[in-house]
Amino acid sequence: MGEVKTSTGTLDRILTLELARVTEAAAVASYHLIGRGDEKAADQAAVDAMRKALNTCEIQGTVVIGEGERDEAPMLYIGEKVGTGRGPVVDIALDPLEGTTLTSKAAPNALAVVAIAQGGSLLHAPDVYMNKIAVGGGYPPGVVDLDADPADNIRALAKAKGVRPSEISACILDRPRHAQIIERVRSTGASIRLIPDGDIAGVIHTTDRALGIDIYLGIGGAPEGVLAAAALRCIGGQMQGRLVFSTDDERTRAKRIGITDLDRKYVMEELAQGDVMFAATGVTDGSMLKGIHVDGEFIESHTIVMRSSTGTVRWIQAKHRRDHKGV
Ligand code: VTB
Repeated sequence: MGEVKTSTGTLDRILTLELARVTEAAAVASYHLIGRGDEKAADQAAVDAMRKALNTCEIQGTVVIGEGERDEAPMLYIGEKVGTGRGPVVDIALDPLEGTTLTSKAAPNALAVVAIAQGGSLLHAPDVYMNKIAVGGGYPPGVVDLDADPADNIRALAKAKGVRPSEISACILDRPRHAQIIERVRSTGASIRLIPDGDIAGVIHTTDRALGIDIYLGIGGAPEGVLAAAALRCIGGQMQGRLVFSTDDERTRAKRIGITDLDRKYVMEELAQGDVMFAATGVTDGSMLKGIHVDGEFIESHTIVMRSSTGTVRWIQAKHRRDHKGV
């Protein structure tokens, strides 16, 4: 460590394991708040632990996707410097608890998530909505398009997959704003998995054939969009996103952080450029990862870590001693 980049221009691969520690710490810290009906406390526990773990990493990190702007988030705010101050200069996108409501209700698919990339490589997305579309790997470039009719996208995807549209399965956040998309997708005969929260997992689901999700569609958080794009850059797939603004204040905030074309359609490689690493640890049991479980004197965690430069995806099952403070 210590050097800014390796000779191949990629981030030091040791960092992938460091990242696993970071999400493990956040997930383990929120374990005792699963099912307690207190979203804020669960989030705070995850934030504190993630920040502490990040500050032990040999990086010169800047949070670009975080808990909010400095005046609204005391910790892991956008612009906060994290890490030891030695090592590579990196952008960090994080969501210490993706699915605070899921956690408070002990519902499936809550995750602790982080992504890093070389400084200046992640879209500095404001905390607004993003319209997203994503498919897994193995399809021709541009097989679906954010601006096409959702029914046409389903038909195009079915054709590329060599199946009938009724054999395609879409994942969409269960929100009233998606009534029209849902209607258009159903008009093709495709099935829809409606999820209550957690669209980072929803996007990643498209990359795993075993989960039976072919396409993710709809409007979710922009920060989650950048994190999902980072994961897809590593694991393979296609994604497009466009920021969605509902107030002038949101537009002003976007301009302040350097976004000039508010209507721009971003492709995955623009949301997360260059060499990217992504890690997520399950908090509650989910389709992608098991959640945190206590087994006697151990706390067990399940983590996925990925690296774009090699495309390697690792699942790390860890046992943490309950009497050991910190992960
Ligand atoms: C999604 C989802 C998140 O926010 O991004 C969603 O992935 C979008 O916002 O888990 P709304 O809830 O306002 O629709 C979450 O549900 C929470 O961050």
